[in-house]
Amino acid sequence: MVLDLDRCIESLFKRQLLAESVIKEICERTKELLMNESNVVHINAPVTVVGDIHGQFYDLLEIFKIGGYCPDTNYLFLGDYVDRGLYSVETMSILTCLKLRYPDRVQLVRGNHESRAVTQTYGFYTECMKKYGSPQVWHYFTDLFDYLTLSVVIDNMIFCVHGGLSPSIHTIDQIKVMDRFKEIPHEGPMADLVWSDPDPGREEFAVSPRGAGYTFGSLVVEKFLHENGMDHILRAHQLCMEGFQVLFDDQLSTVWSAPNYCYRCGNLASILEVGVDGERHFNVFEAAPENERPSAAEVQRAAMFANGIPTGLFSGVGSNGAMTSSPAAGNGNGNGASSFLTTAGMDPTQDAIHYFL
Ligand SMILES: [Mn+2]
Repeated sequence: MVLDLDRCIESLFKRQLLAESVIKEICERTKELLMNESNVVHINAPVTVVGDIHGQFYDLLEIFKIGGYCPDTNYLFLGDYVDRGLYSVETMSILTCLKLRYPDRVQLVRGNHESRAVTQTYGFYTECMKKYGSPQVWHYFTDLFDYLTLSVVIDNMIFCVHGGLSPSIHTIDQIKVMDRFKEIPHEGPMADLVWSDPDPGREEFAVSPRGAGYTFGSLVVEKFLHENGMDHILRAHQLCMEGFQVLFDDQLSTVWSAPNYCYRCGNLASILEVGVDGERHFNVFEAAPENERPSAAEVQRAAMFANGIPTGLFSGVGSNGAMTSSPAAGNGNGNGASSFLTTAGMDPTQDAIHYFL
């Protein structure tokens, strides 16, 4: 098949969907490319780092406007491309095309939502069905997810990952030898990298209220950085009202790139520009202008997914998919569908959303 990537990218920028057969081809080729990437991809600054996007395609277009277009700007995306927003298909399509077109200038790290289980609950599966009338596109993209790398190191100084650290990973070399080509497991080191969160109130690891991964404190961060000769941990995964958060005496930062998350949280977003001298600059931005935003009716449909309204496909959803918990609803044991059902009935404005991103 002759594939004109520049034309694909151009139509996506014009908000036109790609044909199913084109997505199949693009995913096949991108898998072959990703297969050869390490679980820890080493890159150099300058690079612009993007946190969670969650299908907010219009805000992604805004990011390119602010941060620059490919290949003039190098991009590192930290995962959670899909679910919750209304345009996961467009978001994944354009990111996949850009990766394939500029493989050394675009890096895509896997987030906890790049998973079959989670996307059946939080919107991506339903969106694919609605836009293509069959689950094929969902299959192509979720098969591709299994090939995404788990982490990136910038200039041998900054360790980048979607979620955070794991009690079973002490060195970056340990990540390099993991078998990542599979669905994200419910537990273990691979799950921890995409699910864990820092906890500034602690020193060590503790059970996570999300029901997957761990929380980790200041001593864990210090030890990991020291043992691996790094300066900083850079991650996404948690909503920050100001668009970013810096913790542990500037040893860890969170970058969040979905402004007005779920079209109702009222938060800012940011992208992080890492300069050649290792300098870090957060470029903060608001939601895309009014006339480029989805309609009220579309937003209402999106609200359905905000708290994980079921799509009728419980079978594939394990403890990750359930994401048990808001503190109110969850028992923290990762107990699949039952706690999931509890969250489904919750007040959609409740900030429990913070806990099961
Ligand atoms: Mn996440």
